[in-house]
Amino acid sequence: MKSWPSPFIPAVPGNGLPVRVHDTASGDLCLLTPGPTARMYVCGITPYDATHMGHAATYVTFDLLGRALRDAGHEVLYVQNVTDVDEPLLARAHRDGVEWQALAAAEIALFREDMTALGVIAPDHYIGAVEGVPSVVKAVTALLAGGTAYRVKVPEGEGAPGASDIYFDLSSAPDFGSVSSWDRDQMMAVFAERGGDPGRLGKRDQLDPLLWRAERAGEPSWPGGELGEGRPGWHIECTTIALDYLGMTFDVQGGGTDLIFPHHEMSAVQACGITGTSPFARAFVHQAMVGLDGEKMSKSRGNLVLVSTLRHCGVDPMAIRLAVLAHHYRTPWEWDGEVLLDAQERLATWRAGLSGNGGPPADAAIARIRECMADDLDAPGALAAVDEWVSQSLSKGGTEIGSPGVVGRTVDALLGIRL
Ligand code: 5CA
Ligand code: ZN
Repeated sequence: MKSWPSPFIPAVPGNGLPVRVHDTASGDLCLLTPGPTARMYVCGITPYDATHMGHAATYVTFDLLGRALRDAGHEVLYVQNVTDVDEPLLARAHRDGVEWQALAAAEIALFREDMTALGVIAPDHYIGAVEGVPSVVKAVTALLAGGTAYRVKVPEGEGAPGASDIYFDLSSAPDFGSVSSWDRDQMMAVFAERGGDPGRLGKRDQLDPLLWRAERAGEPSWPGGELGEGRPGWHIECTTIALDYLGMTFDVQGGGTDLIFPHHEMSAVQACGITGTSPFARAFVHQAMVGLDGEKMSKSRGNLVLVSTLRHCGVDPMAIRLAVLAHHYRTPWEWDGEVLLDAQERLATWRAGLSGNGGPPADAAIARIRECMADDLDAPGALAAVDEWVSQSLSKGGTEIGSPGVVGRTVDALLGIRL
């Protein structure tokens, strides 16, 4: 699938530091030691509504991680999916009386525009669930043959005669629980609201995830060989795309904290089942939820502040990005008018402070920005370092010719803020 144009990343003098991030699986900070190429998979959108500030926070956070890894001297191989066929997309298309393909195409196009405006580096492989169907068929067929997946008959009248859905057998998976470390009660409490079907009769365990859904009347389907006509379950989409484009034990699996369970738990355990090895990823990194009026911002609730609405109202996308950067990715935060006003004010101040030919020395500021970003993506700390340099520049000026240019390039390369 077509992604979007990546921004130019200016060179920063000197060398970046090795990067540490918080790994949900170990509950600890994890030093990333990827070798020449860091491999990162970030869960992409389900395109049934427009990019909101929660999505923006997630994709900007992983963009910052990619920039920190590049600064530390690594190449970054970045893969993102698009869940371009799934229940919520089909339901929204049905509700609005539009074709699901047209809805997905329109929302993906808007997402591309939003990511371009926010200066997010594009993934190297941007893969739709629909494109990934043949790979899912191969993987599920192998799991079935190996006895780690099983069939559950489709109730009479719902599908073709004799058709069955296919589930992953969690009892075959010793790694289950290793991503979230949640107990069963915690898992059961959210499973249904996050796309699971604990009440489905015939499942061996209520938590077993759906791998392949047999064709139902009025639903899209693809040939599944011996699986029969159908479509992929949600988690297996990310399992197979990550395995195909990154391979097992890649460096970072990313997304919002709402994906810790079941999505990242199930994607990982299925990958272990398919490959017979573990772990799926070395670090599982999660963006805290962005809220609005006391609730998680979400398409299903409809309490949204859209990136595109802000842009169409004339808000500078760099102010939107700065609003995200003002919050540490592991701290939940709420969108409100104040957050945006603060970001707009900071952007204007930075532009003023960086507009001269000379300024205070740049070295300490650059070192501090690098230190903050390598230390679990401390973007607020990096903003404070720039604030400090800008304040010196505005109050005292400075004689170091070229330093505003160098600080500006650092802000661009490491924080993705174009001034
Ligand atoms: N397509 C799946 C992932 S495979 C999905 O969760 N799509 S989504 O459109 O619902 O969300 C896209 C990304 O934004 C996910 O990584 C999700 O965790 C993140 N996200 C969704 N809502 C928020 C929010 N309120 N705050 C922060 N991140 C969010
Ligand atoms: Zn995913």
